Amino acid sequence: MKQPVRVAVTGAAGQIGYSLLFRIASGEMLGKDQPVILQLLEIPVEKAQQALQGVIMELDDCAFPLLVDVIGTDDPNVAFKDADYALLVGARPRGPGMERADLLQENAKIFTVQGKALNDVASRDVKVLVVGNPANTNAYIAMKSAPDLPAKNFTAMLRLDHNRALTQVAKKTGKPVKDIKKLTVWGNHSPTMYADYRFATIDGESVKDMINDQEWNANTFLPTVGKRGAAIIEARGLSSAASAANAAIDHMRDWALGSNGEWVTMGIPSDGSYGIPEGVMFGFPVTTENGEYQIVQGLEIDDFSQERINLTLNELEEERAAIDHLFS
Ligand code: NAX
Repeated sequence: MKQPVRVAVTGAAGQIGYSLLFRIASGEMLGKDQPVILQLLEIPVEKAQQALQGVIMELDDCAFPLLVDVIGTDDPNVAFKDADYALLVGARPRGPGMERADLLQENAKIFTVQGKALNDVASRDVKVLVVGNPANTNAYIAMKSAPDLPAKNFTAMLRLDHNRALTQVAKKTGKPVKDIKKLTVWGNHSPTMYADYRFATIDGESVKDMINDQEWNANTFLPTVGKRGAAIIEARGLSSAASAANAAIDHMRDWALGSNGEWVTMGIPSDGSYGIPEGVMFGFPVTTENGEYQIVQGLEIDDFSQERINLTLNELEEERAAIDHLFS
């Protein structure tokens, strides 16, 4: 049996946490042969801590063979101690009347503290996924607050957007999701994201040629994927939770275990590829192998795509400008 690995999850008593923890503990994220220790963080508020204890009781009651131990805490230095994986799900939601700028600043506080704690106590190889919104900028803040860890260890979740795009393409073409290869989503996890099926294939055939409908791309596909989160809130009265947890599992599983040559989308600190300034936490097409990701290179960016990429990049740069004073 392998040695257990430590998986930290923040916001563990929230909606996404409730869909996520049981799947991590059952081996769906890191493999059915990988024992795990869960280190769960919640805010120091009695109600949240009580709810966390309830979730831990349920984890106990599943008697998962791979679950070696569960720690519940309100201290990031405990939650991230020696963590091999960290899923940062907890974030400050937008309250009534709260401006976007206030939301950024409130979350900046959280992700500065958590980045510092990761820097101080986590494994030097920790793989960090930020889910809590605004996910890209929160991931950027955590990365900048952890100067002793490699920047490449910090990522943001674009996988839900990627999965949403896959299903829209599957519905349009009438083909199974599993047969769609080489799709990606560029940019920010926000309605400005650019879901791109220009390179996608189904059984070796070009999806762009199969669909052959730029009007559908611009006026149906992109708005449907971009505004999917809002549509789910409208329908369910609550934001996406099970699908978000599923995407987090997909993201971490592929990063840890490899994507077998398939393209997946990850929000990662740019290395300057495709003209995205270095350090910007941007959704890119990547392949993964041996615990590392590589940006897919050499893709042609046409005028329409460049316009969309600029739009989502500008939004990220604006977010970065609003919090960069923290690091100057
Ligand atoms: P919930 O409000 O149900 O749960 C969040 C939990 O985080 C709460 O229990 C809260 O007490 C806790 N929390 C807040 N601040 C914390 C801190 N500093 N340390 C530890 N715990 C903290 O939200 P949920 O539906 O679970 O969503 C969590 C986050 O995911 C939100 O920011 C949401 O916007 C974001 N999402 C991101 C997605 C993505 O694709 N990147 C998609 C789904 C989701 O919207």
